[in-house]
Amino acid sequence: MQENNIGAAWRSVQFLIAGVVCLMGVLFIGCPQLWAQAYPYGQQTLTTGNGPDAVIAADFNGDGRPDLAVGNSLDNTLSIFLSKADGTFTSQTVYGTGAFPSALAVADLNGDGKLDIVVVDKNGNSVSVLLGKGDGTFNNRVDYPVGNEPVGIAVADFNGDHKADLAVVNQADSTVSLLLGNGDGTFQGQTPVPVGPMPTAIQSADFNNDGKPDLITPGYDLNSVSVLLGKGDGTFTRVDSPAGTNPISLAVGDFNGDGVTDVAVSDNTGSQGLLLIGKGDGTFPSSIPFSTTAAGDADIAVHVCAPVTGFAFLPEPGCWQ
Ligand SMILES: [Ca+2]
Ligand SMILES: [Ca+2]
Ligand SMILES: [Ca+2]
Ligand SMILES: [Ca+2]
Repeated sequence: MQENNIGAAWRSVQFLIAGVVCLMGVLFIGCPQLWAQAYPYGQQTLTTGNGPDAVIAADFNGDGRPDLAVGNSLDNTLSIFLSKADGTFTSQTVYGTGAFPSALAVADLNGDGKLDIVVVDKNGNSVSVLLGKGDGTFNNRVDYPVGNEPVGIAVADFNGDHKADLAVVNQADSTVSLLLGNGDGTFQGQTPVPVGPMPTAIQSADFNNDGKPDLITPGYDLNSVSVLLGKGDGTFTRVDSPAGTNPISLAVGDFNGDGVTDVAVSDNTGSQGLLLIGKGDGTFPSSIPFSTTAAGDADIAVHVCAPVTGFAFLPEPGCWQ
């Protein structure tokens, strides 16, 4: 997958606009087309930095209302918008990030009960950790090196010490960087773990029901997904499975209700995706195609309207978004 930066940036801007619209819809009424009917506050345009390329919602100040964090890839900043009681948002508060922030994660990294933010710096080959103060403001960033061209992140306790760890997927060198947490918001140096070629996303889930968090990445260039089964000590066993054509993003969940985690992947070749049915050992021996509404390398949000049984997967109209 070759692309120039300008094209990629513009596509990211386009996607972010759609993403923000969807996010606002999810936050307030469920879907954008119903916004005018159900959202009582009208539309609010939020002014971000240049190249808003990633967005995430969480309650950063503990008032029960979800706030927004936006990574601005073209000016290397993070915008924080706090939700107000009237349903609108404050203007942005801006923090510096590494080069080309392209993905975000929110978790309590130092165990103080206040949410912190990790920014994935695609062109900086780093992640930036901003510890939250609990009032919607953040400490200045601390950067940690990762692999080449990081594009996604998952947060879980991979070595069982009850301290949050980071797993960062690096697109250009086909690795996952594991950064073990010290429990105080700082992290140890990265350990690279190889995955399938051209990984474009990452998710954490327990695919073999052993209670230990695992990881999954789509391997764009090998039409596969790589599952890293966690051993619980910060090391992994890799299992690859076929995953359609050029899988580029994914969502995890138990989509058929059998207690085993499945994964939905979208591809970059047409308006379709693939539901991979988990066996419970990190493999996906069967799959079910589904249609999507748009081609291209958009992320996917999976909404399952009703449980399905066995392999008789019959999504209701509009269930897949
Ligand atoms: Ca809030
Ligand atoms: Ca914290
Ligand atoms: Ca840990
Ligand atoms: Ca597991």
